[in-house]
Amino acid sequence: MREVREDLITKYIVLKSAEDWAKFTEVDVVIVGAGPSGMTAAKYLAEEGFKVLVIERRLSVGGGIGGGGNLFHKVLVESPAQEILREFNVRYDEVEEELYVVDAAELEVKLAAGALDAGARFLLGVMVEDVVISENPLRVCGVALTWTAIPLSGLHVDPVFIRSKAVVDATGHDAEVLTVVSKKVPELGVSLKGEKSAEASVGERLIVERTGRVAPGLYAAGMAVAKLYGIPRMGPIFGGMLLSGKKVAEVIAKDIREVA
Ligand code: 48H
Repeated sequence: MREVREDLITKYIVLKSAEDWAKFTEVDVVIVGAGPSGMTAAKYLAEEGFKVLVIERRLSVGGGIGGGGNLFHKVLVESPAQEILREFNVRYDEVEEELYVVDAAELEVKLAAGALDAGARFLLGVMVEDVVISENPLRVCGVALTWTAIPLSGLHVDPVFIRSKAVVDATGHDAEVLTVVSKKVPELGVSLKGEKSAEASVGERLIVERTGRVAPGLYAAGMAVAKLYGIPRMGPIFGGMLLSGKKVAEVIAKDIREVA
């Protein structure tokens, strides 16, 4: 084996990370959250040639997928989302007509692999704590980031910024980006109704229908859409999350191209 001095390990990690971070300061789309909706959106946007950065506060991808159904290691997907499973090369078992069972571990790693292979980049252990805005006309034009460890430390540390044409809140039940915007930029008129109790089919349908632009430069996908519009939850069925990710990608691609 090649001998490696310890200082070289540090040197190349820091050099290559800094190289990436310099490129990440300006991207087309920031996706906040590496859950099912965020990673699906990342693949389709990257395939369209956009520069996409997924920011995930944990050290792992998948969001709510890995927990499966109450820690049972399977999740459900309904039609027409099996088309998306196929595009990510995820295997599924049709248990009833147009109803599919998927292995949770396979789903999370293949969504991540699909997004990466399409060209999206991921930052793990980093969280979005705020947005960047610009006036005239008022819009969201980026995010403020910090290492996840910083808020846990209790230290006062200022964030760093990323500029982007679109920011997607794909943070799940907490809708963290929309919540910040509703409090700190009231002029954008974002007001969260709160997620409703379970009614699976209604929740799945409405989340996909309402997925899209929330304010100039700001978009929502997945369970964040439920929190925003008062939509019922649906439990461990993920067709709506995948379709929501695909839809937000289409909406953003159209918006960015219209401006260009
Ligand atoms: C960086 C952040 C931040 C932040 C959070 O929860 P997710 O899996 O999100 P979705 O909407 O793609 O999928 C929801 C699904 O998993 C689910 O919970 C369902 C279907 N529930 C139904 C029900 O009835 O309960 O992923 C969100 C990701 C997570 O990995 C978070 O760690 C991450 O976002 N995240 N990352 N900065 N501020 N906040």
